[in-house]
Amino acid sequence: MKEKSFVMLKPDAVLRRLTGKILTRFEERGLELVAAKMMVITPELAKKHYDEHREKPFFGELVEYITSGPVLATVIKGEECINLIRKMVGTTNPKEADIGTLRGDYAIDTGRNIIHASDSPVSAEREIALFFDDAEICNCTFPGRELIYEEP
Ligand code: 3AN
Repeated sequence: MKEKSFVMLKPDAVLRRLTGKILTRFEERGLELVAAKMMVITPELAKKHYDEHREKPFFGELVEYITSGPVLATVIKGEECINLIRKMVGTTNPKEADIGTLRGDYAIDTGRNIIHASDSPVSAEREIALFFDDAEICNCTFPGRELIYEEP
């Protein structure tokens, strides 16, 4: 099943000029970039996005970090891509992330871990709706899917 994940390059990734490299990793894997928006998140949107962490001690710092500069909010599509992208992203604490994952290759601190990716279909749907209108998500068919999938 082709599913959609919400993937956000955080301010550290954008300001470190890693945007191209990170998106290339997903594209080279065969995933499809179907929406992208550069924006500075308001504290209100940040709090909604990270609502599950509202009671955590790091919540204030997390909101401050994610609103501190531009993010690139994206929607990425592919077969079982939510799980696949989480594996490509690596563990929350980059010090424990495998080399070859994005956090394992490009980050050190949990509080500067460069990227967010939805952790379940329910989160993906909620997060995509928070950041994008339906009309902002491309409904196109990418050519060459038969080279990536047995059943495109
Ligand atoms: P992930 O982004 O790997 O799904 P979550 O959802 O547990 O991780 O946490 C959301 C974000 O909150 C993380 N990306 C990180 O920026 C921040 N965070 C999580 N745990 C901590 C922590 N112990 N200390 C500081 N920041 C944290």
